[in-house]
Amino acid sequence: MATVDHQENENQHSTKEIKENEIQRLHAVGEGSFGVVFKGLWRNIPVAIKTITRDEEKKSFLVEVKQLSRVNHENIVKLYGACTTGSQFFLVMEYAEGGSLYNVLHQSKLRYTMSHAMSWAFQCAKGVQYLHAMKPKPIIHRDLKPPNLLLINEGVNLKICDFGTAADKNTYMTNNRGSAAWMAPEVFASSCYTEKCDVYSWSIILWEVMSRKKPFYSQSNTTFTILWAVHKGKRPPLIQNCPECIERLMTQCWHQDPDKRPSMDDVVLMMSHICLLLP
Ligand code: ACK
Repeated sequence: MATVDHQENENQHSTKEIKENEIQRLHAVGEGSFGVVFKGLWRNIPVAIKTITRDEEKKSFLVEVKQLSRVNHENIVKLYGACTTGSQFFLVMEYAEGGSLYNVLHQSKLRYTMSHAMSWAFQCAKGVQYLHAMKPKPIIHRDLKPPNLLLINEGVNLKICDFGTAADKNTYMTNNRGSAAWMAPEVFASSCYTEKCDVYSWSIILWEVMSRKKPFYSQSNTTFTILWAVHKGKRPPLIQNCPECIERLMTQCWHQDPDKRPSMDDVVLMMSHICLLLP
């Protein structure tokens, strides 16, 4: 199957340096995998400003700046620049007024249709496909989940954010910082990540937008019990009345054996067919 390569040029890596006095912080909007995110203004446009609060977060911060400055895609949050020299590190990115997909799914009463759900899953897949096709080095996000998917244009457009744990291909992540419910079984077993762990996380997101339930949610579940159950082959329950083509794609993507999961290119192709078929 044809894949789309995204050759980087040197200019894509340069991050604009933004000084503290160029931004105006308004209020905090939440906390990511590291750091606090504020709404603010930069050159009179609304922006999200992500700061770090502890010294240990510097590494994740620099990973995020590095990876975000490599990318340019409509389904990935846009980085305007960063302050990496002053006493206070921060990065400045486009502001997503719709907040996270997690909020829409689980914290709001907003009604949405199956075509919205499919469109969010499709857009997320296209963003990840782009990351995996990066040259010379693919990017593996490693922490795909609804809190890291932002919505703009009244919930129509979706953008992937939070690249603090994103890494180049096949690196080992010793402290398993991803989030248990979306984490592929091989990650728990070996800490070895390939693109297929993003495919797994994507399947859980697909389940979540279709069921509007939190995966593996129960009072008694802990990070460890979820990781162990998934490692032993447990998956979220199949959804009643879910179209068969979606169920098939979901279960292929959460296959225990990463080699048996489709690639993100395949997922995008299948989703484009499914979106055409559904009413
Ligand atoms: O669900 P939220 O309101 O949307 O809370 C989380 C929190 O910060 C931690 O990620 C919000 N957030 C992150 N990046 C942005 C952004 N670029 N624009 C708007 N909100 C953001 C996210």
